[in-house]
Amino acid sequence: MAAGAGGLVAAAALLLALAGPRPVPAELTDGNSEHLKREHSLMKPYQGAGSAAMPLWDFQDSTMVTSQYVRLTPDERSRRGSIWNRVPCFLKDWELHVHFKIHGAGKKNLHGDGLALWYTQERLTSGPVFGSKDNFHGLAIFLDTYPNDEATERVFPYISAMVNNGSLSYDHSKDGRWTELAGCSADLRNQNHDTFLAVRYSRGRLTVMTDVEDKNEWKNCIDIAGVQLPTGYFFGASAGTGDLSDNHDIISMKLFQLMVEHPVEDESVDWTKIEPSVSLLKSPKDNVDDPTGNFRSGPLTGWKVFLLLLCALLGIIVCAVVGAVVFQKRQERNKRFY
Ligand SMILES: *[C@@H]1O[C@H](CO)[C@@H](O)[C@H](O)[C@H]1NC(C)=O
Ligand SMILES: [Ca+2]
Repeated sequence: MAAGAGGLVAAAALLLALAGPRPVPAELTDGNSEHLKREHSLMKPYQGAGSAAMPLWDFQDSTMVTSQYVRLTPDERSRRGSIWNRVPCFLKDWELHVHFKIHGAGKKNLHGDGLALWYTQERLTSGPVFGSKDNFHGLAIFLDTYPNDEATERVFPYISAMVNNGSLSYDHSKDGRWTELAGCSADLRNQNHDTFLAVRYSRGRLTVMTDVEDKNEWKNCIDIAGVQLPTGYFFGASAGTGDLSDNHDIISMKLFQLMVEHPVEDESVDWTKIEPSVSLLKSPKDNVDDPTGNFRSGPLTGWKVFLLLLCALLGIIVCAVVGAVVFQKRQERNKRFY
């Protein structure tokens, strides 16, 4: 009986190995330029002869473009600024590298409010969430530099991710705590060296990494699975200041296409119709080993059913053989004792 159960366990493991999702490697791209998507990227020179950036990006509110950076807000109170890519993104798997600089005269905690990176349906809509619209549709990554929630035990600046289908509102007084999917602290303000952030979205897995310590390496910040985002949304960046302020500068935003295989089932899905959402059935910790999340674990397809039956059959055969051997042994032993 024990051997039979072992056979079934082995069969189940085999089934998982054959039918289960394959893990996505954790390391990010090395910036391989052949997959750089210029139509979704913002790089120097931003304007002037031979520059492609200006027709591809819109700049709004306090945003100021210089030869060296795009300043979303100056270090002045009550400012908002944003930049938005004009071209909707139809890539299923992508990685965004953002070179940014947040700096100002404010000491200790007397600076704010921070910067947001967006992949949303809406574009060019000013609002209270780091200079952009609340109740958005899509993904936001917040680089929050000021702890509005005085009771927080978190260390700021704090990076967090939020996915919204338009129903959720960002609560500034709690630094977005109730709508946050995951986050980390990062010492990214007033640095003398370059600071970078990477956002990767692939097969339902959202990864955010930072490079803010002048070590020229990515450090993990956010890694969650089960994130559903449609294609056809827009990339953007925005920033806001209130009573407290900072310069919020974007030096570059580079979008890379990731070459990732998708299961054949994906071809029947209209990716532009996907509702932004996150599977909350698993904790982020558990999500790490399951890059596909709930979205792909649909009904069993024909070959999976076949594998399942095959494994069950194998299990039964193992049970039968073991049972027969045990029975025979016992018979022989019985013979000897008679
Ligand atoms: C939007 O999200 C909320 C909460 O996350 C959920 O209750 C609601 O059903 C969603 N709406 C749609 C249209 O999916
Ligand atoms: Ca805040």
